[in-house]
Amino acid sequence: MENNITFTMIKPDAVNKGYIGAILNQINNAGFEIIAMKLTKLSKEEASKFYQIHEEKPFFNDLIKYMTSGCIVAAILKKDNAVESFRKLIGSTNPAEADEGTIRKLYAESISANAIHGSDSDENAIVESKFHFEDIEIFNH
Ligand code: IDP
Ligand code: MG
Repeated sequence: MENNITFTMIKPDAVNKGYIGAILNQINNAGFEIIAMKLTKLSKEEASKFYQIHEEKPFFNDLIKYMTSGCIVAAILKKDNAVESFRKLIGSTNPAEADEGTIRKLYAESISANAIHGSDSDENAIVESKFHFEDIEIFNH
């Protein structure tokens, strides 16, 4: 497996505020190629499955409510060292702690409504990409 793919979602707060264009622009400027993308809305079941790892966390119910509150943009991104490079571009989970110029610093409002998702490992990047784009031939890119 090559480490050149990551998965992202522009989350409902950022979509609602009209930040899709600005965020995609940052992603392009940082050298990522968009190899799949869709505007969609998660069902409660889909969001719960996607965030299953956080099932026991106190914020889980709020997270599912938030992630199903509006449309998201789901995308697969390609770049060398994609996962790490993208986590750097989006910044810390809590926007108050995110570095200047990062997507979360610029566009997120809180630790829960934090504008964007980025995969945390190569393995999860593939799992998450397949979750949202069943038929994509990721390995051919
Ligand atoms: P990440 O998105 O930076 O990888 P995770 O720890 O994987 O952060 O958490 C997944 C998502 O759950 C976060 O992006 C955020 O929306 C939400 N979340 C994480 N920690 C908290 C918290 O302490 N309070 C409320 N929501 C949280
Ligand atoms: Mg995470």
